[in-house]
Amino acid sequence: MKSTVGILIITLLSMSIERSAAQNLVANGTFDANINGWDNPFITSEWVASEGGPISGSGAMRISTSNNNNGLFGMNSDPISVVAGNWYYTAAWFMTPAISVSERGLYFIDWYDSDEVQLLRDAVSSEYGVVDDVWLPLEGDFRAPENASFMIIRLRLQSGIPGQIEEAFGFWDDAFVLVDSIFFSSFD
Ligand SMILES: [Ca+2]
Repeated sequence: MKSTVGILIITLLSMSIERSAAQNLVANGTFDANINGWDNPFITSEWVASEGGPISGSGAMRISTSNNNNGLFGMNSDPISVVAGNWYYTAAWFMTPAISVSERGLYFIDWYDSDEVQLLRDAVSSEYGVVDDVWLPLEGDFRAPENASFMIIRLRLQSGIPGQIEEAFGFWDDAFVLVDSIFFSSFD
């Protein structure tokens, strides 16, 4: 049952993205050649050719931290312009290798007004202790709040229990933000 649901989700996800492949608002969500467009000075990040999500294939973003305090670590997108009231389909894939002490993936969608004041935070999260060495999808539909001007998507992994000395690391690929035309947009 679980795998059936998983296949269905992946199928729907692939269809959604295929239909709108040219409209990905994330400047570099497929990591074809580098990790340009993503930033976080507080962690270690690099581009790897040897890994890749199921949609775009090879090329992924590797993130790591030596601060194993059960905390979150990851990278932030450049600002993505949005229209207040519109719905946005968001998705990203992550993988936690078995030899890493990363325990789950999640991402935040932070919404800001034109003065760069944060208005709202939405989140999509996996369960804790996900299966390792498999690319897993996260997705969510969110509505840009009133007065929203841009969003930032923040890809995160959670490191293991405190006291572990191994490096926590993992991979992200296939980050998408699409205008979701299925939903009615604009405030009434
Ligand atoms: Ca890729």
